[in-house]
Amino acid sequence: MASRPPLKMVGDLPLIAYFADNWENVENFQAEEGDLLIDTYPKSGTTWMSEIVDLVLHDGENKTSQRGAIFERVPFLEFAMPDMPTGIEKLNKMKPPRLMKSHLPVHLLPESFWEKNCKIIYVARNPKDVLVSFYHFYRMAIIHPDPGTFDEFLHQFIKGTVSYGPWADHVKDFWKIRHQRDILYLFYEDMLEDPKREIRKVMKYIGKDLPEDVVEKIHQHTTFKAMKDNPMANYSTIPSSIMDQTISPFLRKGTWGDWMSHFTVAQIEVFDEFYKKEMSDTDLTFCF
Ligand code: PPS
Repeated sequence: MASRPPLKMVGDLPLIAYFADNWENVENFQAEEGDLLIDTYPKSGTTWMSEIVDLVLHDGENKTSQRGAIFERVPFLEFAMPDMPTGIEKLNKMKPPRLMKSHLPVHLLPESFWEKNCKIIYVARNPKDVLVSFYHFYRMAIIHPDPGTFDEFLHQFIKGTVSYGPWADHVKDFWKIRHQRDILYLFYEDMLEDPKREIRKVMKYIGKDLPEDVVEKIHQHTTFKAMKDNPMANYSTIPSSIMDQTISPFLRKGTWGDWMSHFTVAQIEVFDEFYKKEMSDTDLTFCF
């Protein structure tokens, strides 16, 4: 298996090479009525939301959530790597309704999601913390090209040449269609501020009415510490030759504002300029 292959374009989107090579299967994926999709720009809280939704669907039963690693319970739609089952292969073996995750932008999601009116939970996170998290993820996961220095990665992120392309288009495009497509649009920072409130929003959206003690249980099972200690949630079952958690753990900091310990004053200036320009045509705002 080639280590750190360069990204490949799928239409206008730079993508992990192995994912791009499997694109035809992704494009033709048949979503079914009732399938539930968690979509995010990378490093915005996908794994956290996946664990929450899986628990909500199973009435907060921890035992059920221990039935397999998070990437088995919630397959990653566009995932592909040599000698591993693809996300599509996993999904095709599951009986609908299925829970799955993706990082694809609105315009590249397989048509079937729209045709079948599938519910979508979208999670967004402030881009400075996304960038920091993404940088460390690039360092530890050899599926990505070498990120270079933090400064080099920051400029790639601003240019939209990192995997999954421009952050701003991703978050704005889902924001624009959230009402017309019945999308639950949530924020990572809100999940940190009041996790139980956000769990309740998820429950309401998917039509699950669970008692408060179960909500509390779900919250306890999905704290950063609980997930970091849980081999079924912390990606520790992935070989270190693919994800080297000694370089950077998958569950790294789990907080907001870590960007402050990474950005120089000059980088803040460049990034704020980028943010102002990109977000001038939307009422979507982020908490830094
Ligand atoms: S991925 O690879 O794109 O699917 O990554 P994703 O899961 O979207 O994002 C990873 C970041 O989410 C943090 N995380 C959490 N934060 C708080 N609480 C919980 N329970 C939690 N679970 C995951 C994870 O630590 C990554 O953020 P950073 O800033 O790198 O710590």
